[in-house]
Amino acid sequence: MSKKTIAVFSLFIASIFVINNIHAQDTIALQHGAHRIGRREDTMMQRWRGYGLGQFIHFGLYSILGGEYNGETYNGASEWIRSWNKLPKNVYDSLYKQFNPTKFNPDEWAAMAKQMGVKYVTITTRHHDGFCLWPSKYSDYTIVKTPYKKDMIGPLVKAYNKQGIDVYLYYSILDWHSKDWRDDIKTEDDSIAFARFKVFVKNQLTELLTDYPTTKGLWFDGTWDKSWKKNGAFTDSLEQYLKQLHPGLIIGSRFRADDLGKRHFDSNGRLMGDYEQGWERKIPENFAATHDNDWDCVMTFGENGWGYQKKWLGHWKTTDELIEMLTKCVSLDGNFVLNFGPKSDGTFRNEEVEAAKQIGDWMKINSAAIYNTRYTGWEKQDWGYSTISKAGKQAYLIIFNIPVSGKIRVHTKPNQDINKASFITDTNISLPIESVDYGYKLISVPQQVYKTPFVIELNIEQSKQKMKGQEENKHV
Ligand code: JFZ
Repeated sequence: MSKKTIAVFSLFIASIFVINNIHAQDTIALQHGAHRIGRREDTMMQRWRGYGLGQFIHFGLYSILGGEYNGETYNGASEWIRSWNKLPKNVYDSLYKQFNPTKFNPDEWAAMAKQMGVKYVTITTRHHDGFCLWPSKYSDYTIVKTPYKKDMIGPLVKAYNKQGIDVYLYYSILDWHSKDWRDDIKTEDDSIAFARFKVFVKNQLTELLTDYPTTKGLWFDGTWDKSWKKNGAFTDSLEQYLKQLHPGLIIGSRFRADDLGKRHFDSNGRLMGDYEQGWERKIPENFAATHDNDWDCVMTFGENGWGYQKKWLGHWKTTDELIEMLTKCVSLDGNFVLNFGPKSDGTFRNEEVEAAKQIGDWMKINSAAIYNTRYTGWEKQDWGYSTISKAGKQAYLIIFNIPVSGKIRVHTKPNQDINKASFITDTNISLPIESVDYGYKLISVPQQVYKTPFVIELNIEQSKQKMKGQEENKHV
């Protein structure tokens, strides 16, 4: 070998050493960490990404109490009332004898969701109390034992699917009813019991996916206890089993833990699951906070609780507030999922019906700004939130704040020109556009009082040339 060859060869070996070393320093060897880096790009996940708006439904035995017992109001979340020391456990555990949602009309539920503009629904098939809304053959604590007797999940799936709405099944791992469930595994007996519990969970999940084959995904909850976190290998194999059983199945990051018990993000900081499932009653402040992952935000109308609550405690969000949350989520590449807690007779409270109607009325006009749109890559601007169509030709300004001047100052990316601006309600009429220094555009709207958030549609042209002064603009 010539000296030169030896030198090049040594350099090559050295560089491999350096690369491996960096790699070894940065990553912890995991068998049950994330199995994918970056987003899932198959058709089902693209469909999920385009939903924009979803509905969550919490329905179960807790709906009977509505957060109250003996004339007193429980201060916690109404679906957690069983853990309230003022409510005897046997009272809660006998509630199934009264469960009878005779007015449950799946077609009405689905029609309400359709009118609201919902593209997917997640329903609690089984919350922490362990009570099943479907006739599971693996449990003695199901809807068939109640005066209602019939399955609710099957008819619900059918009705929603008929309206073109995808169904996801919420399933709690935490189970107050099962004798085999543990919050930790400390003894041999615990592991024997929990081993039985794991078989039970696998059986029930298999049953759900088999009995309701159009299910698009599973929404797991109650996975935070040590018992589950110590079972990284099992949960990993269970997830792979479920995905094989049901191709395309979507499971968020709240399902499993890695080898070291880390949840959502593994010990190397990589997302475990098809989307980030941790945005609960909160929304990321900016795009950086989403780490470029798929995500959705689940939100309640009120401040505490997901199940039906007789007395509303705290602030009830207005439709405009909810629309603002929806558009903020979509503008940051997430979906917004609004929770409903029906009453025990199977009907929705009036406030929820009314809000669903108002959101639907807004969506009817403005949904082009919501469905199948994505993050514009623009910074947050004073007037509100922006989204852009998949092909990047239409951008949408969802306006919440109007300057008294009536001139909306828009800052696009340097290579984007605005050809035309118009209200989404009338794209035949163009709104005046002026270019100003540093690449801003001023779009003029009539100076009047606007009572609801509205959308301006922009035709975007990708240009190669930067506008004068734009490259100097480093901040807004
Ligand atoms: C869980 C449940 O305990 C609750 O009853 C409801 O079903 C909700 C949707 O999910 O509650 C949580 C779970 C996670 C967080 C907060 C509440 N979290 O990560 O902030």
